[in-house]
Amino acid sequence: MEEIKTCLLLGVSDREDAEASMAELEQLSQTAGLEVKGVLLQQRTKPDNATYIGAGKCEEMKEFLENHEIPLAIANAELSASQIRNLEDRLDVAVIDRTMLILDIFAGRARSAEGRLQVELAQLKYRLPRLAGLGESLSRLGGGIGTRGPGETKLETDKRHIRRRIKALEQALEEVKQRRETSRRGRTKGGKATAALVGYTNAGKSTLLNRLCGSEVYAENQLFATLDPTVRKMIGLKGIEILLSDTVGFLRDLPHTLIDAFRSTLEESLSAELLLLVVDVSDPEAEPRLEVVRQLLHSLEADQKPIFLILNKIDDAKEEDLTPFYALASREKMRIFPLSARTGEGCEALQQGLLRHFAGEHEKTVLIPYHDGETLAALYRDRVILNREDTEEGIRITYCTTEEENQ
Ligand SMILES: Nc1nc2c(ncn2[C@@H]2O[C@H](COP(=O)(O)OP(=O)(O)OP(=O)(O)O)[C@@H](O)[C@H]2O)c(=O)[nH]1
Ligand SMILES: [Mg+2]
Repeated sequence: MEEIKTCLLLGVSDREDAEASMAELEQLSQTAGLEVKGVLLQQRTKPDNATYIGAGKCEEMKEFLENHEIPLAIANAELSASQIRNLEDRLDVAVIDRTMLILDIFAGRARSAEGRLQVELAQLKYRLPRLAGLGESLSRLGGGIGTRGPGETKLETDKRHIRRRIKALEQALEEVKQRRETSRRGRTKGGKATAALVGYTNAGKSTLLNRLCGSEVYAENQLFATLDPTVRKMIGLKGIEILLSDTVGFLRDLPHTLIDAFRSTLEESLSAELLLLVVDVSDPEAEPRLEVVRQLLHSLEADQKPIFLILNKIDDAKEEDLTPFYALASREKMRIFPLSARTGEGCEALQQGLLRHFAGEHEKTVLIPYHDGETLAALYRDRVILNREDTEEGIRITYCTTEEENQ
């Protein structure tokens, strides 16, 4: 069977963000290695119960698909088993939906053992209630898009077997989770400072991690470049170590089966003391996308922590692109850092901000007589020094401290 390389995108919506959502589906398709040959966005409040797009449009699209020899249609929604089946009958090509496409991308990206288990679990949970519709669709697809899985490569269409496999995967994941928790307890005993990068996919989280930690984590202009959580050490002044973690990016309407499957790794990342919420301010969709991320954080109960709002890609943005985020940051009491992870501009301010966050938000100024070299040495050893001024009476040092010390 020939590999599927081209596709047609189908959408039904009369919402304001419909076009942006179709553009995102196009990006997803490209990420999956498909060339988009056509896009149909039907203006309707509700999709057709039987065929998603209306009957008339089905006729039209069938002809289009045939004329251009396109073997695949992708619907910008989660379809039911019967919608998939009916649409395939009408269009006479394979049909997958947005969730299957995203699951497919994840399947191609998962590297760690845990990531692979998680993706397979999400895929099977998605397939189980749709087997009736998918059976034929999956065989049309052969081994291509929508059918890839990190687990058993054989296409599984037997319900009983899938249920057994889901159980086994859940058990395996639970064991991985327990092991991870034991090792995390070991790590946190040392009392290290932790921060986590979060944000929409492609916001620049991995690039920022690399910039701050001098590491080389895979960063690419594609959706879901990062799947597996990564932790790197950022070493600041005075040897303060901050463990910075990077994780999978968020997306509008991220499939529930995926969120559930990734919950434990997401929760681990989000258990950091501080969140660095990265926004791509060069993206015209930056505001609604930030909203998606904030809602997901809320549903994962991680929105009560201190948050630094990182306005990334300022090298590619206009001054006015930043304005709405300043308003938000002051409303929500988030500290804000405009920067470019690519050029490095503004990154030093973030490093300072991180240090001060963990070394103590408050500052204290002391005057040390010149003869008291011991105190001076101790301060330099144990504290983050913000300012030093050599005066006639002695050395005036301003350093970071925690609130309690000031009282
Ligand atoms: N112009 C510009 N591009 C940037 C900047 N930071 C990152 N990028 C680019 O944005 C794209 C995505 O960067 P990544 O670091 O992979 O983004 P991510 O948030 O980790 O994405 P996922 O892992 O896919 O969720 C890459 O092409 C980067 O080179 C920046 O400051 N300015
Ligand atoms: Mg990444």
